Amino acid sequence: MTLKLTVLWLLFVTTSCATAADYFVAVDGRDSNSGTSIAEPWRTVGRAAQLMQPGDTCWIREGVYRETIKLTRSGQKYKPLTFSRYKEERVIIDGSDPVIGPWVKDETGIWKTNFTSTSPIETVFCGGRMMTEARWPNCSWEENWNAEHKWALTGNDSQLGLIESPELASSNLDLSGGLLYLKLSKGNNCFTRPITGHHAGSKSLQYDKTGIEGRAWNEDSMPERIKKFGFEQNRFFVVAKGALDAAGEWWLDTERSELLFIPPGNGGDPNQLDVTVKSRVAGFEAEDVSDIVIEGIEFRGCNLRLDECRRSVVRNCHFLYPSTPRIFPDGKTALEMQKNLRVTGEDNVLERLLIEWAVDGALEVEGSGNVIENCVVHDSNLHGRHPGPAIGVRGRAERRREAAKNPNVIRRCTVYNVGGVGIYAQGNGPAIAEYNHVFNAGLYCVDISSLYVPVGKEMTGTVVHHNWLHDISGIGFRVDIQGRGITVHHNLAWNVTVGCKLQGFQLAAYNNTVLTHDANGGFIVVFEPDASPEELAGWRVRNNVAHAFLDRLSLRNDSRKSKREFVIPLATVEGAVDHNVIVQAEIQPQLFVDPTGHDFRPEPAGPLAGKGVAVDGLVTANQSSAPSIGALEPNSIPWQAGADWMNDKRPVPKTPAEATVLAKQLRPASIPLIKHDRRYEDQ
Ligand SMILES: [Ca+2]
Repeated sequence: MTLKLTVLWLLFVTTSCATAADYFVAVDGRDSNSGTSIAEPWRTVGRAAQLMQPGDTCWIREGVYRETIKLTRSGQKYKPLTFSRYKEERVIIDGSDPVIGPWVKDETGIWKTNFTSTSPIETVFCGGRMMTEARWPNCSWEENWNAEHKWALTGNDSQLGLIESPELASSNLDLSGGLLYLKLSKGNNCFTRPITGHHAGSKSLQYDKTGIEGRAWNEDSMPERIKKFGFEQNRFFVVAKGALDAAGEWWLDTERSELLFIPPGNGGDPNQLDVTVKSRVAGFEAEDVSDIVIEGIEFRGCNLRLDECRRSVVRNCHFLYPSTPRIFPDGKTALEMQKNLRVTGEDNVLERLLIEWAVDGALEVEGSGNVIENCVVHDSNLHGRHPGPAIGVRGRAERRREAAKNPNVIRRCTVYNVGGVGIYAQGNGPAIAEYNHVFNAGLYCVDISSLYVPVGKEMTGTVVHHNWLHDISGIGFRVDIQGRGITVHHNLAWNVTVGCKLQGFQLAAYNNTVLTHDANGGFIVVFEPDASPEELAGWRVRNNVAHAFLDRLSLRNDSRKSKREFVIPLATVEGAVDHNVIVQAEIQPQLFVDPTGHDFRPEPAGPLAGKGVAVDGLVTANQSSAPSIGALEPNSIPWQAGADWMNDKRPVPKTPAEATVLAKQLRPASIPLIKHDRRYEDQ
């Protein structure tokens, strides 16, 4: 063979090898198989991950896989490494391991088995459902949003480090050796602290108050409020061995190396049940790889951690109990312990994910150019820890400066039943939040927004538009602290405590409709006290409709505090603050087609339809005529927000009216919205 021919032959061989290969994995496979045919599958997905080349696909057959698949190899642009379920088969990656048993029942009806663990375990599952660590008051996860079931209230004479509770005494349980979950004062944090003293029949329970004082004082309330109102009527629950008395409860006795369990429902023999213990954080994990596709997989009791990855796609996946943190020492440490479903890097896409029952925040994305689209996230932040968002994005500029211009996008997601914030956008670099549907948020925190930009200073270019935000125990949408260059437009907020709060130097708010539970909470603008006249002139508030437009002072050391009222009506400034309509001045039926039926389209002959002013760069639905005031145009089909599907085959709400009905159905608590104790609030 001549040299030239050899080169050609080598080229041929190389290109042939580079064609995409299919690999197979099955629960009855073996890692010593070839893996290259459906008849000779591997046993583990990890085996495939070690060998795959760009363009290759790993087909996973039906069954439960208990492994953390480490991705160390990258695909290439347009030639990803793909991990997919095979056809429509049901593939589950499970983060828990079976309890071997045998289980033995003691005379009190509690089942026990030997279980050696040097540290506490996070949680126990039975038949794939999360069980409850032995607790008082009794409350299953299904009842989580029923505040009366979930929490007890601290009684008279409670103080920092001591709970006094007659209810506790009458329970006659010995809760020593347990853990306290406590929401103090304003109640935005959930602190977990060891119980240091209690005995059966006692109404007094001592707990380790270390580290609470500073946090509660600084973040949760003003000191003078705590002095004034004390520690009564705060919420708490306890987990302890002595509280093991209800179906579905478990307790790990590390001293005796015993796992104790009362099976759910009407009992049953755990030797015959699928009882497992949380063992792994992640189903897939990767660092610094690119072009991975993960598709059609169910994650149970585990999540996915892609760190510093690029152009990866996670699509059509289902996460049940993705993270189950047990301890909430304080805000900062809780962030490290929560182990959310997390993707960092650039240009990753998370599409059509169902994320259910994350104990703290559900999904966390950091970097730039990442897209979260058409996802449904529900029942997260179960104990109410601020912010604990269902979906959080953090823009990041420092890594690749030019990339920071690419916003992280949250688009057409449906988020509901959240203890704290629904959607949270922070960091350096812009975010786009568009056509999202958030409802039943803020269920266990006081000071929250369903869509929140906490520090707007470095978020120039951020746009929040066309979101449905309703049935919120808090603010509809909020831009906080020194917002600059942020636009909010065509958002529709209803059944919220406060419509919106916008704080900063130069913000633009166009065509928002914000309707509150009562007429006191409206559309609040906070001008930064140190803003220059030019910066103040940079504000635009136009074409909005709300119960009230208010100019509220910034809380932060404003010298004007002594000179004017804290809140005054927002003055009209032609060219900057104009063409806004106050609902109280106009009668609702004249404004909207059917306000009680939640049809917020402008009444064609009323003061909204066609009465707005055109805004540069904004396209309205009704281009032939002048834009209307508010988020909707008359006589047109209203825009819809949220995912184009719902979990559990529920119908997708197509109108605000349908969305309102759905919010009531899906809020399992008997009370309409949680009534917060607002004594400790400072604003
Ligand atoms: Ca119990």
